[in-house]
Amino acid sequence: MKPMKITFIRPSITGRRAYDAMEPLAFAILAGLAPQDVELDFFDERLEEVPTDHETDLVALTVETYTARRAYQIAGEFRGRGVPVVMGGYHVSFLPEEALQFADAVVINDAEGVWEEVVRDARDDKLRRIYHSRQLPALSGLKFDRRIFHGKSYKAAAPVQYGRGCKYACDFCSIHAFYGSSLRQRPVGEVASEIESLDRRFILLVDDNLFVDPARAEELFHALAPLKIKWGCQVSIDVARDERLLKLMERSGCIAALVGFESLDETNLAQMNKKWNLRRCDYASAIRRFQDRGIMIYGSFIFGYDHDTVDVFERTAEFAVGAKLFLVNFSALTPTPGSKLYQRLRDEGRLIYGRWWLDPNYRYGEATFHPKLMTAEELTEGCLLARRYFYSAASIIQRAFDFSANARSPSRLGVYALANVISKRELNQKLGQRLGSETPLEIGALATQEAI
Ligand code: B12
Ligand code: SF4
Repeated sequence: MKPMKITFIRPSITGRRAYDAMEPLAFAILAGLAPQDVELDFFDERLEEVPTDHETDLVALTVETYTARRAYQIAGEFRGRGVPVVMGGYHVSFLPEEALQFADAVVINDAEGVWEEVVRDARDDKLRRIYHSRQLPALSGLKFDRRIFHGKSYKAAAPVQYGRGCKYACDFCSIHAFYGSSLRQRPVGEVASEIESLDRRFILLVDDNLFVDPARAEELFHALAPLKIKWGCQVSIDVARDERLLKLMERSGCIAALVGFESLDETNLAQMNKKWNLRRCDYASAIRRFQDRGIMIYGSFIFGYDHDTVDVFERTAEFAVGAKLFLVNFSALTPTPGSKLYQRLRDEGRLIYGRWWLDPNYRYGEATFHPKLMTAEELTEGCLLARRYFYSAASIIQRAFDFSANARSPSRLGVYALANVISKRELNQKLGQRLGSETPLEIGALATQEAI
C-alpha cells in the first residue's frame, strides 16, 4: 500500500517572500504527532513558492487573520484538483464557518488530541467538517519534530514555546479569546532539553506573556542560565517591578524583550483593559530598568483608540526614540475576529469593511474602522509617519547610543543594527500591499457580512 502523504503549508500574507520568517512551530507539533508511516512535506511561502500541483493526499494549512485570504486561495488550487484541505490556527478557530467555505475540514483550538483523528479520518476518506479540541491538553511530553524545517533558510533565532495563554485580557488581543483564562506551561526541564538539542545560539521564547507569575518565571530563568544562550521574549511590563527577576533574566541570557506599551494615554489604556500597564511604574522608568540589565526593548504601540487625536503619532514616536527603544511596532488598531474590540466596533457601526481580511480593497497597514477623534486616513497616514521617523537613519543612530543595552558590546550593536534594517525592510515591503496574491478568490456573500 502506498504511504499516505501530507503537505503542510504556511502561507505568506501577500503571497511573496518575507524577511522575518521563523520556523512555524505548529507544524513541528503536527509532525511530532503524525504516525510514523505518513510521509510529510512542508512548504513555507515566505521562503519559497508553493507548488500547487504537488502530489499529495492531504493539505494542512495554518491560518492567521492576516494570512486567511492567501490560505483560502492556496486551498482553492488544491481542492480544484480534488485534494482535501484541512485548516487550523487562530483565524479559523474563531471563524470556522467562514473557513469551511474554502476547506474540507477545520480544527478548532489546539491540535493536540484531535490531529491524530484528522489523519486517521483523512486516510479512511471520512474527514469530518469540524474537529474541536474542547479540552485544553496539558503541555507535558510535547514532541516538536523539526526535521521538516531542514534545508530552509530561517532566521537565526529559533522559536521555542514555554507556555500558552496570558493572565491579562486586553480587548484587542486574540490570546485571551483563544485560550480564555487558562495558563499552561511545559515542564521547564523539557524546555531546557529542547533548547539544548537545538544547538542554536539565539532563542525566541514565543509565549505571548512570559511573565505568568514570579515563581514560574524564576524556575524558567534558573533552568536557562546554564545553557549559555541568548534569548528574547514577549513580556508584560509588570516584570520590571521585580529587580530580582530582572537580574535573573539578565543572568540567564535575555537580551531583548517585546513589551506592549500600546498607549501613553491612561484613558486609552483603561478602554483596552490595560490600565495595569501604568500601575506603580511609569514607562520611562520601566524601560530604564530593563536597559540597565542589558535588555533591549522592542516597544509595541497601537494608535486609534478613542482618546487619540492627531498629535499622538509625533508624541509617541518622540517618546520611543528618546527612550532609545531597540525596535517598535506602531500599528493602527486593527479589530481581529474573536476579540472584544471587534464586537464593540461592529456594534457601534464603525467597521469600514465587513471582513477586512478578505476584502480585495484592504491594504496592509490601513485603518479598518472609523476612529473617534481623527479620520481613518489620518490614522493610516499617522502610523506611516511615526514608523518613518522611528526607522530613519538619524533615529537608528541616536538610539544606538545606549551603552547599557543597544550598544552594550560590539556584537550587541551588530544585532541592534541588523534587526533595525530587517524590520524597516519588512515593513516597507508589506505596507500598502493587498492581502493574498493575484489569484482570484470568490468570497460571495462574505464580502458584505460582518463576522459574528
Ligand atoms: C512568534 C510570532 C510571530 C513571529 C513569526 C512567527 C513565525 N513562525 O514565523 C513574527 C514576530 C515575525 C510575527 C509576525 C506577525 N504576527 Co505573530 N505571533 C507570533 C506568536 C507570538 C507565536 C507563534 C507560535 O510559534 N506559536 C506556537 C504554536 C505552537 O501555536 P499555534 O501556531 O497557535 O499552533 C497551535 C494551534 O493554533 C493549532 N494550529 C495552528 N495551525 C494549525 C494548522 C493545522 C492544520 C492544525 C490541525 C492545527 C493548527 O495547533 C498548534 C498546536 O496546538 C503568536 C502568538 C501565539 N501564541 O501563537 C503571534 C500571533 C500569531 N501573531 C499575530 C500577528 C497579528 C502577527 C502580525 C500580523 C503582526 C503585524 N501586524 O505585522 C505579523 C505577521 C504574521 C504573518 N502571518 O506573517 C497574531 C495573530 C492574530 C490572529 N487573529 O490571527 C498572534 C496570535 C499574536 C496576538 N497576540 O494576537 N509573529
Ligand atoms: S498582555 Fe499581551 S498577550 Fe496578554 S492579553 Fe494583553 S496584549 Fe494579549
